Order: sequence, then C-alpha cells, then structure tokens
Amino acid sequence: AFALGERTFREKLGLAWPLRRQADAHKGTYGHALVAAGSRAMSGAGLLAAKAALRAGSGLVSWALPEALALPMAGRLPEAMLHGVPDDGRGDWRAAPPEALAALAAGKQALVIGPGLGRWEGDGAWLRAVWEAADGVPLVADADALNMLAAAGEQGGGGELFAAWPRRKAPVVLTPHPGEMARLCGLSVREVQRDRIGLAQRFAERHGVTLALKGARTVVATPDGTAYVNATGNPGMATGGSGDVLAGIIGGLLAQGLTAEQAAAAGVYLHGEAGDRAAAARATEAGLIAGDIIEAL
Ligand code: NPW
Ligand code: AMP
Ligand code: MG
Repeated sequence: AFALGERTFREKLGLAWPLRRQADAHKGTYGHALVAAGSRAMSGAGLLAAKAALRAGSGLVSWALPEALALPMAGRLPEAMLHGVPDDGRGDWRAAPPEALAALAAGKQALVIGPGLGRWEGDGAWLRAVWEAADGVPLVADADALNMLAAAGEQGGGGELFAAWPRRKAPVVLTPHPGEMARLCGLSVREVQRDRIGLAQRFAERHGVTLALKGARTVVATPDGTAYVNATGNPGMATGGSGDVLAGIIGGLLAQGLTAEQAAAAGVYLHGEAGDRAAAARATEAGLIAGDIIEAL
C-alpha cells in the first residue's frame, strides 16, 4: 500500500497543496456539490457536511434537507443554497420521494448522501432509486446511506449488496467506519479490523467503488486494487460529526473535478491534517470538535 504523503500525491496522484485556482476562474469553474444530509435529530450532520464541502473548495454547494428543517436551518450556513424536499412534516426523510432528490442532483458534479439521514422501512430501495436516477453524478455515500446499502444487500439474499444493481456511469466513494464496514460485509468489527488493507482492496475491486475504511490509519482502496494508508489524524477526531466532515470534504473535492481516487485520498489526508492542526492550535486532542476540523481546513 502507498503511504499518503507529499510524494505519493505528487508522483502517483498528480496533486500538490494547496490546490491552485486559475486566475480567471469563476465559481462555476469549481463545480456544484449537492449534500443530502441531516434530519430532525441530526441536522448538524448536514450542516457539517455542507460546510466542509465549501471549505474543500467546491464552487457552489446546495444542501438538500427535509422541508420542515429548511426554515429552522435558514441562515445557519449562508454560503450554501437550501432545498427542502417534501417530507413527513416532521423533518425526517422517510416520505421524501427519491425522484425529487435525483432531480436536484441532476447536473451537479457531486452528490454527498448519508450523514444524519436516519433509517426507515424500505430505505434500501429508496437509496437504490436515487443511486440509479442520479447515475451520472459522482457519489459519496456515508453513514446511513451505507447502512441502507447493507440493508439492500440483506434483502437481496445476503452479501451481494449493490453488485446486482445496474452499474453507475459516475464513480462511487464509500466512507465506512469499521462498524459500518462490518454491516456492509456481514462481519464483526473485530474481523474487519484484522486485515483492513486486504478487506478494503477486495471490497473495492469486487464492487467497483473507491472505499475509505476509516479509523486510525484510514485505508483508501480503488476498483483497480490500489491501496493507500493515511497517517494524518489523531484520536481527538473520535468525536461526533468528524466523519460527516470527511464526507463533505470528499464531495467538495469531487465537485472540483478530482477523480474519485484523488478525492478520496486527498480528502482523507487533508481531513487528518486539519484535525492535527486543530489539536495543535488548541493544545488538546480531547477537546477537539468536528467544527474545529473544518475551521483548520
Ligand atoms: P462501539 O461499540 O461504539 O465500539 P453507528 P454513528 C462502531 C449521524 N451523526 N472502530 C461502534 O462500535 C451519522 O451521520 C450525527 C471500531 C458502534 O457499534 C449517522 O447518520 C451527528 N468500531 C448517525 O449519526 C453527530 C467502530 O460502529 C457503531 C468505530 C449514526 O452514526 C454524530 C457506531 O456507529 C453522527 O456523525 C471504530 N473506529 N467507529 C450530528 N451532530 O447530527 C464506529 N464503530 O451505529 O453507525 O452510529 O456512527 O454514530
Ligand atoms: P465517523 O465515525 O463517521 O464520525 O468518522 C470518524 C472520523 O474520524 C474518521 O475519518 C476517522 O478516520 C477519524 N478518526 C476517528 N478516530 C481516529 C483515530 N484514533 N485516529 C485518527 N483518526 C480517527
Ligand atoms: Mg459517520
């Protein structure tokens, strides 16, 4: 596996920091990300993911959330555009038509889906409908979207996940923590942790996705079997919302035109580096909160 560091970025991935912007750029040059995240009890997950996508450099960010939350969230992140999708009147996604979300995603350069979405009966089929209808849009699936993928796999007879779904035109990045990976693979967390690199590689190849298996020393694996291991980040990042920030960062990088491999590798590395700088600035890992990672980005 390649170590994620300056040399790998320069020689293998063709990236250098900071990402440069063209002198004659306009906001359209750097893409438009749609973040579908947050629900009544977890609006913060959406807020964090959308803000992280902006800080990662996406030219425009739209935040899709259940209609009942659009007014309460108005003004919390003025740089993002808000799109309320029809809901159950209580701020949950269960009544949101997947077609409505797919229509919002059309023409965007990235779709981030999952943080704080919640779960409901039939959510695996709901995710599949969005997945297919928005199949030209690069996708980052995190958190509850991963749990929905796992549920869809169980309903399909176990273990097949989306292998039986039609192939998408645009790439997919999945960002499970070990608990989510365990659900996706039908394994225990202990089994997931036993061979993180091998498991990530096999999963990415088998399903044709780019995978970031999170936790200390996050592994990024690509459909062609390449694996990267990250050394940035610290245990202060074991705090609520930290993963929601990562999903937003990767979406923001995809929107700018990075490939799935570049966006996942760069996103994981920058997220950890930002967490390290935030901890250093505050002289504490224990007091780190997810918003600090965004500010340090
Ligand atoms: P254990 O038993 O705790 O050790 P879940 P979630 C395991 C939203 N959020 N290594 C863990 O194990 C998210 O976006 C909203 C090993 C447990 O079994 C989601 O939508 C916030 N094991 C939703 O909440 C802030 C690990 O996984 C399980 C592991 C639920 O997401 C918080 C826990 O994971 C949150 O982001 C590791 N490194 N990491 C908001 N402000 O709105 C995890 N596990 O059940 O998937 O719950 O990750 O909290
Ligand atoms: P989530 O569990 O989805 O909120 O994601 C947690 C994020 O914090 C992931 O990006 C993890 O890689 C990162 N993280 C959590 N614990 C550590 C740790 N001990 N060292 C480095 N990164 C961590
Ligand atoms: Mg998470």
